[in-house]
Amino acid sequence: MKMLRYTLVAAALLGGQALMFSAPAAAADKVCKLAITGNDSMQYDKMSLSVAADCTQVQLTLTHIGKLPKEAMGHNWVLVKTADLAAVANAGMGAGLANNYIQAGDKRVIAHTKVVGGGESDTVTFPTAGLAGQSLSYLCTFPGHNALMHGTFKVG
Ligand SMILES: [Cu+2]
Repeated sequence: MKMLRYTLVAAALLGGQALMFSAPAAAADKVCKLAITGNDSMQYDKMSLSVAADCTQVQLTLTHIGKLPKEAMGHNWVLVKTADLAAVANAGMGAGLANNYIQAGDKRVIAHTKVVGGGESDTVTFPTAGLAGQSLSYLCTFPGHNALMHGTFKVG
């Protein structure tokens, strides 16, 4: 009986320790929210976006504040390395609306929303790991839009 009691006490102590170790990791996870809009004039409302260096996740919401349907004036938000912007836009053009104008399996795409039309919005959440210090850009890959719809993205 005494043995069992010691075992329970040891288990309780170990459990307590495990909790103490896991708590700081959970507290260190910081989700930072960003918002951007697109309109019927083929424009984002922001030319640059950034989050602080201690953000571990970014939660970005794209809202289409226009009235036109996505078939005519759809917008998405696609994050890439700046050097990949033109190539991702070209590859996405042929992918079609059903694929959100993103080429299937395109590894150059770091994160993206779906294509939204007037009155719609979409949110994407992605980790910032490895993004700090990189030259990043976002764009809309709807055919012909990236010339006007692009901006710079910075972590830190
Ligand atoms: Cu667009």
